[in-house]
Amino acid sequence: MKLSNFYWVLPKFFLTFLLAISIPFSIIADNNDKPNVIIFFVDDLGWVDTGVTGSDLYNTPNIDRLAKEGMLFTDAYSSSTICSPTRASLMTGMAPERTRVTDWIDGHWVNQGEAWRAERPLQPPVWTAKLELHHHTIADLLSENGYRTAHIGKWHLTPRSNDPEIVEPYYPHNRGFEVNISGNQWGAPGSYFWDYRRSGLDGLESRVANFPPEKETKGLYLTNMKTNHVVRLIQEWQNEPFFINFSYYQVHTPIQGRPDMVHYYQQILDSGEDFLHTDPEYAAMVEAVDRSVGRVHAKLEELGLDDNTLIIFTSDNGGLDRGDGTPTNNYPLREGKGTAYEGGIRVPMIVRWPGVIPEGTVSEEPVITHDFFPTILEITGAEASSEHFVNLDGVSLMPILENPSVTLDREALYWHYPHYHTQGATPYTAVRAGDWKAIHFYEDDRIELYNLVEDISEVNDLSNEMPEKAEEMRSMIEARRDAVDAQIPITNPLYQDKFEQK
Ligand SMILES: [Ca+2]
Repeated sequence: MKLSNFYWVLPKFFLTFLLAISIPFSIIADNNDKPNVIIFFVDDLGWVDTGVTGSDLYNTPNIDRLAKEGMLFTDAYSSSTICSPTRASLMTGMAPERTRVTDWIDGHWVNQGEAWRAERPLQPPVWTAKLELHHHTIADLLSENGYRTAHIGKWHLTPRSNDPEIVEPYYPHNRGFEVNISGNQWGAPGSYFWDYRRSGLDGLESRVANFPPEKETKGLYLTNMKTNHVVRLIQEWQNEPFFINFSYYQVHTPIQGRPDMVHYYQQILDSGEDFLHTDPEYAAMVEAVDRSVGRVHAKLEELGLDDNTLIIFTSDNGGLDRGDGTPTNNYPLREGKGTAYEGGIRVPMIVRWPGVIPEGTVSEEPVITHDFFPTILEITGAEASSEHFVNLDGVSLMPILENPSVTLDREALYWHYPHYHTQGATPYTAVRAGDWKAIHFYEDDRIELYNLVEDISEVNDLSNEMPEKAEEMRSMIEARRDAVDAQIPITNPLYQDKFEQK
């Protein structure tokens, strides 16, 4: 698709699938027929990084098929603009401001030196850089309710350490997952190519620990290795209910596609046409995810399991958009991963469950990662004690899955990021309520106000034009912050010292 055609593609898609008639179905989740659940949780995949959501370059027929056979959410959000907080929210059903996992573990405030920090007027709070052990995860609950459970891929919820005694209690196999392949403290592999190492990064640290013996991995592209194991587990567990969190390292850096696919995309780009997406390595990474999704789907079909399997496909934050079109471009959304704007938090999301979710439907309801926890509990019939529900921020999407014209009884969604990120974020809290979005920036107490329906690119800040609306949204942010006792940044003493020395 050429850039000039972009605005035509989404409306055409919506119209096509909105024509599908939605029919409510009753849910049957008795003990003999519990549905399987597979989450395809892609890392850093942007809102327009699939064919069905608008890419003009990336081939994603298998992901597109999920949308044709399920429900596409146009206004789906990640719980945060970066990795670890969203992952903690997926596991707990709580928002980052409640788990206090508000930055990516190994966050920049930790990594950057004093000179970098001295440039920032605010100091982030002392946040919780791990998923604390007192939290029960969705895998805990499903395993207690008769499910086989596997985490395959990126985890990124352990404390910042290389000491096994410190990190291993936080690994997936100690957080409710029976099987853990390559989930550990790292947020990215050393390399996508076997043996997944690279020099210059803690020596030759592979950053993909806990993976199978060499005979099962040698020579394999990382995504293919993990897909092999997901397919194997489905084969093994075909007669039992299972939950697989397929947590791709793709399409996070390092940007490394398989050479054959990179060559294919390079030839297309060399044709001279004007494309929205222009990085052949990244395109090859997206296609690797798509082929993986296709292989898993084919296995479900082969075993006759696909009708009784709920599939969720989504991303943990917006696409990495450096502003020069690489490695991806989130247009028409503003900016990308690590920022307060839609490019940082709006993500692709598709849910497929034949017989329950009407085919080829679209929901425009704003939804967020922490909604999956209560949704999965309802769908699987898993029982949980009341303590698991006291602090839930997510709500079950089941009413929408049965009928896409339904709207949720929820006033607003919030994003709390009291940190700095090198991609551009300064400390902020944001809210979306209906068509409106407001961002409160802590450095100067400024509010920006956007109407997302009229201005999805967030170019017209209406805060001066509509001060009453801006204040109403500010009040919502303050009330939310108070309700969960959210941590906020403080004045940075390093910055003050620097100022006084001048
Ligand atoms: Ca991410």
